[in-house]
Amino acid sequence: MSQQVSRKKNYVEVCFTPEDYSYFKGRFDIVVVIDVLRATSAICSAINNGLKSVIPVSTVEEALEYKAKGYLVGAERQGEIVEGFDIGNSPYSYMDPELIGKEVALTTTNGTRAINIASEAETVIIGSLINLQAVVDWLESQGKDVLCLCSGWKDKFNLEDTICGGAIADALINTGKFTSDEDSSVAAKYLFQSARGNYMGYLKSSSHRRRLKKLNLNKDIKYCLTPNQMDVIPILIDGKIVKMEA
Ligand code: 3SL
Repeated sequence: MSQQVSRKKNYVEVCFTPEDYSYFKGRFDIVVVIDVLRATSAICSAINNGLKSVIPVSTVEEALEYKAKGYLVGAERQGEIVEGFDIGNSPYSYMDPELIGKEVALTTTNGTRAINIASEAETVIIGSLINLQAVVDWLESQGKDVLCLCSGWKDKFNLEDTICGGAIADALINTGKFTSDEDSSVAAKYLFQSARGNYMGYLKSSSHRRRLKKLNLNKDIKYCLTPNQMDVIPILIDGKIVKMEA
C-alpha cells in the first residue's frame, strides 16, 4: 500500500493597511511590502537600475537629516516632490544612469513608512506589479509563511496594493504549497481575479490613480501597472534596501 506523506502548507495572507499590521505581526517569516503607486515600484526601478541601496525613511525631518549629510534624497507627500528636495517618487527619476552605484534616501507618504513598520520581521522584501513573478517564484522556493503588507493610503485601504497582494496570494495558493485563512486574503484574491489582465481599466476610478492623474503622472501610472518588467527583488538589510543576491 502506498503511503501519502502530506506536507504542511505555509500561510500567505494579505494585510490591507499598516494600521492593521499589529494584528498580523510576529506570525510571518517574510513580509512583502507593497505600494504599487508608486513607492515600491520606484524602489524596484532604483535597484534594477543598479543603485547601491535605497534607505527608507518615514518622515520629512529624517529625510532632511540625510540631505544635510550629503545624501541624494527623494521626498514625496500627496504625490508631489516636497519643497527643498530634488526628486520625488517617480520610478523614472531612479532610472538615471548617473545614479548607478549611489545610495539614495527616500521618504514617501505611505510606502517607506510601511517598510519601516515591517522592519521588525525576519525578512522584508519589496514587491510591486513590475516584479510580481520574480517575487512569487522566490517566495514559492522559500517554504515560509508570508504576509503581503499593503501600504494603503494614510492607513486606509487601497485597491492597487490589495490587487497586487491578491495576485501574490493567488499564485502561491495555486502552487499547492500555500494556504490562507484570513478574509482579507480571500477578498484580495477575488479583487485580483476580477482585475487580472486589465489593471489600467480596473483601477480607473481608484482614488490614488485619480490623484496621480490630476498631477499629470499618467506615464508613471502606466509603468507601475505593467506587470513583470524585471526580475529584481529588493530586500531590506540593516535598514537599507539592496538587491537580493541570487
Ligand atoms: O504613498 C506613497 O508612499 C507614495 O507611493 C505615494 S505617490 O504615488 O508617490 O503619490
